[in-house]
Amino acid sequence: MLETMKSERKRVTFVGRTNVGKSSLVNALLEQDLSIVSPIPGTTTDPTEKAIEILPAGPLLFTDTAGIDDCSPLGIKRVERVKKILKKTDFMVIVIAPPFDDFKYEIELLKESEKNSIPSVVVVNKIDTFKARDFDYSPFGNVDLLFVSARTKEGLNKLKEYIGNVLADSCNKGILDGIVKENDHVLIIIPVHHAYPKGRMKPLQVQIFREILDKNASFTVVKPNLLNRNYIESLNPSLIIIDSQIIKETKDVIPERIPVTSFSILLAKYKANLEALVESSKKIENLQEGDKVAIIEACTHHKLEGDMGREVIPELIKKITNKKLNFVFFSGVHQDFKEIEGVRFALHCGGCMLTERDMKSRQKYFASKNIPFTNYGVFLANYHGVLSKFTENLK
Ligand SMILES: Nc1nc2c(ncn2[C@@H]2O[C@H](COP(=O)(O)OP(=O)(O)O)[C@@H](O)[C@H]2O)c(=O)[nH]1
Ligand SMILES: [Mg+2]
Repeated sequence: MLETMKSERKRVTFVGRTNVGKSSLVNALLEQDLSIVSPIPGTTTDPTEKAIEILPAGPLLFTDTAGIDDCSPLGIKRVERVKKILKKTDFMVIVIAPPFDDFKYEIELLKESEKNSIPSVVVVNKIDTFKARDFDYSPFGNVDLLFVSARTKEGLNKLKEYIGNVLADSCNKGILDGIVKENDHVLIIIPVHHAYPKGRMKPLQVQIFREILDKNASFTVVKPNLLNRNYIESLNPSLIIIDSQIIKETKDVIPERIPVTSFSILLAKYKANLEALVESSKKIENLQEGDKVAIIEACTHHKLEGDMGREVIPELIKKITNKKLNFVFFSGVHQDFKEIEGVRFALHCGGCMLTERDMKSRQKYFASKNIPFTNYGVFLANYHGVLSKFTENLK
């Protein structure tokens, strides 16, 4: 389980002032020395991430951060970084410890988390040193308070339990929930690109195989060159899942009555607002001569022959619009989209490297800038005229 992809893990971020014991808490919860603990303010400069398993939530990532109050010239950058991290946080643990003055930084963090719909808890640390329950925590309103000591370990099990329960529901969501049920048979059609490492499958494919098995359903996997209509008819699958790159090849072979979708549309539904991606995809027709189009990929890779983002998609967009367009490329999981000015349309990769929160926050960001935002899978299905067919069974 510790090998679960990072993007599949929910992120728990520990924030708060310097020296309140964030690193000590993370260490104590992980029961190992991960972060440097020290009484000298500002020891934790870079956020450190650590994998942990807490039931019933499952695999999580704990992120330790620098003090939010750190305002040395270097510190300002760090605070910005904390805000950035919060964008990629599923649960925020605000740690406080005496001496207390006001709670202005903590309230600021709470507001930030509410803005991003991130659940949070306030953890009062170092209860071995003071009468913690006597203090007035009313500025935190109705946010839950937990009392712990990283030193004596008091309250740590309760904190773990709390985190596990809050994240349980969202963690156990599956890509195929409501789509594949017990005893279904799924036909999966995937091309095997010669450039893909021997002996491996894409993580998303493996995840889908596993989910089908978990649902007590079964599947058949074939390459497109082995397909014909009789074969599909005899298998009589309840669903067909194909790679977006072979929509054209398989279009005429798949019987009309059998539900079909693509890996990237399933992923889009899982991690983003699919309806909004579908709506945006139609706006490609509004593009004008010379408009700027953004192509965004979460992973960084060398340009391959027939590269989806660099070659295939731009070619198809030119074909649809019949316009000369300017393409700008963005890549990486950490992106601040500085050069987004003037962009009229944005296409994102499937985002298998991104968490649901990352993907949705990117979608929200583009919506706030009024830039139509869609993804490769939705775009390709739309291009081949199968978008409504590929999405109709996912509602
Ligand atoms: N007494 C006591 N000291 C603690 C506790 N947690 C942390 N400390 C101490 O507080 C100091 C700062 O801890 P650290 O984890 O580096 O704080 P951070 O800056 O928030 O990461 C260290 O000297 C820790 O040993 C606790 O629960 N009780
Ligand atoms: Mg620290």
